[in-house]
Amino acid sequence: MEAVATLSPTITDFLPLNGTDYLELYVGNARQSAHYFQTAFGFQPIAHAGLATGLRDRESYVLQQGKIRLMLTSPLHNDSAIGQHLDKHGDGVKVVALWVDDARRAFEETMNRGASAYMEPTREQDEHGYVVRSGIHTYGDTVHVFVERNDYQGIFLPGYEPWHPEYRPTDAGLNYVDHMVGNVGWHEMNQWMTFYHDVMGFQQLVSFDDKDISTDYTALMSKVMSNGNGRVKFPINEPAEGKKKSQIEEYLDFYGGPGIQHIAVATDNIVETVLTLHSRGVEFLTVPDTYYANLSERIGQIDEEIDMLRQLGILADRDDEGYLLQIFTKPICPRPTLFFEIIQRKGARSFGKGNFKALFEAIEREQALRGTL
Ligand code: TYF
Ligand code: FE
Repeated sequence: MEAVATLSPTITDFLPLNGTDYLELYVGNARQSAHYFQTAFGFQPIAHAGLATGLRDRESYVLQQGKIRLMLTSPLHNDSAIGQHLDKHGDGVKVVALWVDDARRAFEETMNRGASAYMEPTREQDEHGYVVRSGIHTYGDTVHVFVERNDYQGIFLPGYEPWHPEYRPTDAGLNYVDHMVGNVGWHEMNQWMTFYHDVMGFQQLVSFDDKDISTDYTALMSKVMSNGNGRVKFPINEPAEGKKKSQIEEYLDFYGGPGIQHIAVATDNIVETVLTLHSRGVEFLTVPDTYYANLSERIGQIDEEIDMLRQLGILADRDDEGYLLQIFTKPICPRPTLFFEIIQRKGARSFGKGNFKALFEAIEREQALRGTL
């Protein structure tokens, strides 16, 4: 069904966002994670900070593919805040950084509306210009950092040196962050909808395919919050009682609380992208062949060959505006927490409601295999 546009044009957006700036993951071994994101996902190395650049407490590697920037950070000593985060959560997304024109104003506007401060506005400068960053807390230990970089021409941020290793596997056609999903605790949905609405000026993306009904399959409730121009979309999941243990409850158990569940990255050729990722060893959830038996009835005319989608395990769904193709990786860490979604939109602005049954059954099969269902 049609996803209705969000902010009324008469309301001025107090938190204009240009998009996702970077995602920082705290990981046990940033060097090896960087290798994994290069080799498996085709991210390109761009910048590094650590002992070599004068940092004493951590190492960070920055990789980019299309507009998607990943920062991988590990601590260098015991008893650090990053180390405590790792002990509690395992590898996971710490920072969802958002690109703004004015990071001071973003901080003030959100603080005035009840945000809690993570980083006071901070100006950083080098020979390539300056950047201002500020930050606020969101669910769990996750934070949003506002990045003002319109007067910066450097490779990433002041303090980072260019990182150009010889080893450079080709990219996989990933273009931008489509959405990032957060899992929140039992009965916390409303609180976080209110946070994104009141504090960040987001609106619920109202569509008839709202997943606010928990069924036997889902055992979760999911609602989507979007910023005014639609460039930043945060679906939020809350666990629900079902016949079986909710996948969201499993996440909360292993992550030690709320956090980012999946990062959806967009491609404009999902078949090529998934062929590449498969060949690099990325593992995806699979659905039974029966999913494809009646797919063409459900989806109508599409550009892709159904048999190719079946071979690769790509799911398809249609709404009033078009269709979408999507596929989900298995968790990328030892804990069943963070995973990636690869998505290609062909007009559709929804999130794949028609795939929920098949997808959640696939997740339940994985839960059963690890004995957490
Ligand atoms: O972001 C979404 O809404 C889709 C579907 O635990 C989805 O990718 C929803 C909940 C979930 C896994 C996938
Ligand atoms: Fe998604």
